[in-house]
Amino acid sequence: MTSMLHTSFMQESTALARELGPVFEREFFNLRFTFVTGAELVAELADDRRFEKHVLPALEVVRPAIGDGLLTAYNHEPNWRKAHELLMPAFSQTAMRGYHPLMLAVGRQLLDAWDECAGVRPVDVTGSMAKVTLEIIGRAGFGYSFDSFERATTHPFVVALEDVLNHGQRLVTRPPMAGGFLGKRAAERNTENIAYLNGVVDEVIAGRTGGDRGSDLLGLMLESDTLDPVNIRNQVLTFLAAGHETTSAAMAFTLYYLAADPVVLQRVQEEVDTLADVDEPLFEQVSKLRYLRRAVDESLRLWPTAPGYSRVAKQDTTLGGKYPMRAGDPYFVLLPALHRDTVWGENAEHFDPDRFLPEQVRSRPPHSFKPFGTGVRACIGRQFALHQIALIIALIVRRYDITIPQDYQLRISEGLTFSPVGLTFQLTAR
Ligand code: MNH
Repeated sequence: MTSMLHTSFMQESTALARELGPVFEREFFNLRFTFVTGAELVAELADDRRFEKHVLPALEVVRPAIGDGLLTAYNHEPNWRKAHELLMPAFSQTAMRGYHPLMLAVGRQLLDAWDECAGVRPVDVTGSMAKVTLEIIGRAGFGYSFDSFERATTHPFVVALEDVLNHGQRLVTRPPMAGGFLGKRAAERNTENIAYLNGVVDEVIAGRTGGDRGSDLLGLMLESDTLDPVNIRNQVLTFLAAGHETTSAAMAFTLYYLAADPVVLQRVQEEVDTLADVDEPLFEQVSKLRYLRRAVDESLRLWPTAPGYSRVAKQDTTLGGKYPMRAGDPYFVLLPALHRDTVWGENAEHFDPDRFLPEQVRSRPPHSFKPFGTGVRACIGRQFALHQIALIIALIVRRYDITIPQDYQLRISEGLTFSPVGLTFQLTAR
């Protein structure tokens, strides 16, 4: 979520990786990270027989809000497997066909809002993409619109959710406030926020207990008798917490790189113009936008919007035949550093979608690109995110030429996610 923390610990660690990698330790207040940044070691950590997900402190602190939801569940909690099995089909490539029309409808709302600005005033890219992904997950997840495009200020539900996530981040990224007044006040406010979030979700659920439970994710969970009501609420909040800013920031970063390179932008526009010869791409056409998809991957390489994921050894072992690892000790895969490892060649900072041509991908070792995590606990929302990113960007570049103001310098905020700060575009209707 939008970080209020003004930290760049992960970005600094990424810069240090060339010198200190592939394994190094750094402390951040009361946290100690052991970073892994080399492709070979990350491939080893991907072995689910020897290693498993670790719920890192930054995630653990949001358990009061999302508990044993998919993202924050401990491996031993039975609800993880139950929810995973129930929800996997709802996130499959086939299921995307069902979400395509609502994604298009949200895209149309964005274009309507942006049409009023084209040629007149700049648009807030990061903020607009946040509206898009919030509307999409709200509607696909539980048939709810936050009216993001109609309201002048952010919906209170979103404010509360961001507050809760930021509160969690502050707990792990600041010296403990030792029970002082401010600490106590913040904790109380956090409890109030969580109660409010739960209340809203419970209302939505209560509105569903009639005959028609709908075909969205909430409907699916209510229909099946496998998940208890508290867990269902945890899952709804998890989709919002995990699926909203990760996706909107990825859209914003990709748009940034397209606008920054006229040659790349033109190739994407030509592809969209030929494939989607109507103004609104059909479901099948979206996955055929191969060059655009490569540009999205390349953007997720340079700025994977989730900074990393954490793994622990199930038994005492040695990593890479060299680094002794005790069972339970966490190792953090620092994604922007992995994505700049030597396997990416000399000019890893350079944005080049053709790195993701099939033959190029085959020439690199597996597991050198992991923006969605790994193994059984990898991102369940990957297809859902990629489909909407490609669709929304296709709609935008078909309609407008996009330009970044001359004095703009890419600056990145970090919290649970990386996000480009203050990115605006000038739009020209094509
Ligand atoms: Mn997502 C897990 C990145 C979009 C829901 N997601 C993960 C993990 C990464 C990740 C990395 C692994 C975390 C870990 O190992 O601790 N997710 C992303 C990125 C995007 C994204 C970069 C967009 C781009 N994620 C989404 C969307 C949703 C979603 C969209 C839902 C609608 N993600 C999840 C859930 C998990 C997860 C749920 C936890 C899955 C599990 O452990 O079973």
